[in-house]
Amino acid sequence: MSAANALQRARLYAILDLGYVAPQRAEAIAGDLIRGGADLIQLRGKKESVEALARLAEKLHRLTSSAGVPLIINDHPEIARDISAEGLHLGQDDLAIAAAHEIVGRHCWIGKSTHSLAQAVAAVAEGADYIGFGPLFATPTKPDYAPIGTEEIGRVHELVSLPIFCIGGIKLENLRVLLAAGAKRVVIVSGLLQSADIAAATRAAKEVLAGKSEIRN
Ligand code: 3NM
Repeated sequence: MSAANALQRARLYAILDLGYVAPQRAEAIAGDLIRGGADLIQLRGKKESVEALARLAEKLHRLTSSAGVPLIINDHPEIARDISAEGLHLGQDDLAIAAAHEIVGRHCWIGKSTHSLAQAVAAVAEGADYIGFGPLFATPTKPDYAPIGTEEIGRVHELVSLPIFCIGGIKLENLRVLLAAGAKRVVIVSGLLQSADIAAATRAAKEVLAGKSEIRN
């Protein structure tokens, strides 16, 4: 599968957030996410040093590469460059996409967090390869952002033809509501990382997203 196809086909994007996972458990948890069928994995560590993140990113990339799962680095273009990650994710307050491409210096997807329809449209103009759209629901993983609800999911899919990953407070229990509202792809963080069985939770979410299973709740 070509790289562009892998992004286009991705339905479930998991984030290995070091706010939930101790760095020494990150490889094992990445293994669970891979076994469960996560299509993309992001490494996110808001409190770790760049050096510590870079060391962990390198180990994780060995694992994800051998499983054929793209690894996306949050916030740090230098790490994405140095470990040859498949992608980089940037927030609204991070450097511009063109500047990040210059640092990485080779093909690398760049995704952008967007929190409104206007930001979603602007991210397309800026050259994003995919966007996150949220937070849809209130979430302790990103506590300072007001939830935007599900009403604009349909509209963002009309306005933006890039892959759109809905994010924020998404759990197995509300996936069906999101799909009914027009979501096609999601990012789930705590909803996977706080499960008793991370691989099973990932698999269950993947099946719902693929339309293979109904959630009973
Ligand atoms: N970005 P959970 S919401 C990392 O809206 C992140 O851009 C968001 O975590 C955005 O699945 C979010 O635990 C947190 O709610 C998602």
